[in-house]
Amino acid sequence: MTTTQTRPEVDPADLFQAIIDAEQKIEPHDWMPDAYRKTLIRQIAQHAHSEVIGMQPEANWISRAPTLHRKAILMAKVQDEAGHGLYLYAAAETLGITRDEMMELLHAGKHKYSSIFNYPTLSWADMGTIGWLVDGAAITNQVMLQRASYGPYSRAMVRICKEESFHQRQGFDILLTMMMGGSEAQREMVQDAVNRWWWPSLMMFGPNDSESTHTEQSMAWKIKRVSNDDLRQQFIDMTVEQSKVLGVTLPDPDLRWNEERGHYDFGEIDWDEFWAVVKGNGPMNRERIENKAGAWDDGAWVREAALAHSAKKRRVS
Ligand code: BYC
Repeated sequence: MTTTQTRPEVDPADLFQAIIDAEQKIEPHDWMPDAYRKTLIRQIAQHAHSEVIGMQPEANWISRAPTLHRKAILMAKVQDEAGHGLYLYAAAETLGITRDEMMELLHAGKHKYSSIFNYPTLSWADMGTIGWLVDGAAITNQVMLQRASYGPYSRAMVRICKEESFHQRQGFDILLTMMMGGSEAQREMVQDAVNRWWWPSLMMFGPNDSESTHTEQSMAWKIKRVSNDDLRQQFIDMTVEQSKVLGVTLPDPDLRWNEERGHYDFGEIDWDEFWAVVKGNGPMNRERIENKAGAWDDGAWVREAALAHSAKKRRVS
């Protein structure tokens, strides 16, 4: 006598959770909750847009870099940001959104990008300060994303983090050169840049945990591994020590070591400024998006030619 055995039904939601719990990766063809997919698209697209918009404030100084050596390094850094954008757009595409859709949403103001890129770059010292503080904040946030539960995102982040570390070091090196070997005017330029970029860099980590809409769920899904406030604190503790090496003053009178907490205490962030910038009213929001949308329109013929060429190649082969 033969018996027919039926495989026990596995609930895809249970399998999804089991993969997350086992610290394995969710891959594009795996079942995933709609909200997980949406959160990933939101965060990865926002991250990709930040990389690409972030090219503008730095590209502003390529033609005015003080030496050929610094120019070559800055050009390579700006190209790296384009590359990061590409890895991230490719990762987002695996979730079922097209690159054209992401661009349209960004240009229409329906997709966000990091608040930090809505501030102007006024002097060469800003290039050093962006490397030191902005890339420093970025890497503090991004190290944990290498372990994000979504495979394509986590793999893209491994490569991005390697390059961001180099970016942070080159920024610190620009500032160290100006502080140690520069004139009084150059040292003042560095201090002025640090005064302008310090608070916006702290805002990069997002709202306080009590105000953050996504952190709890994103941590449960292991997309984020550390909360906004904990990352911000980690960044401050690391950066205060580096500021002593540079000999710059961080513009916060409340910054002091708290023996009991084992961390630096710091002053209140201006959250009104943060939300104004996030909502499109920062000093450079309009210009950044106009430039980005303009570049997209100007490049339409290149995309059309490339698509026509690849279609022709497919017909021939
Ligand atoms: N700017 O619930 P929350 C770079 C929004 S590029 C604008 O905490 P989440 C570099 C947030 O989207 C650096 N918006 O959100 C490039 C949410 O609004 P929605 C970019 C912000 O996602 C070139 C709302 O506030 N890095 O490194 O859990 C040169 C509530 O927030 C910001 C990444 O994108 C902000 N700063 O946490 C140099 C890293 N903060 O979406 C350097 C990946 C928050 O509900 N992203 N909002 O409308 C992340 O890790 C997380 O998305 C965040 C926010 C930590 C940024």
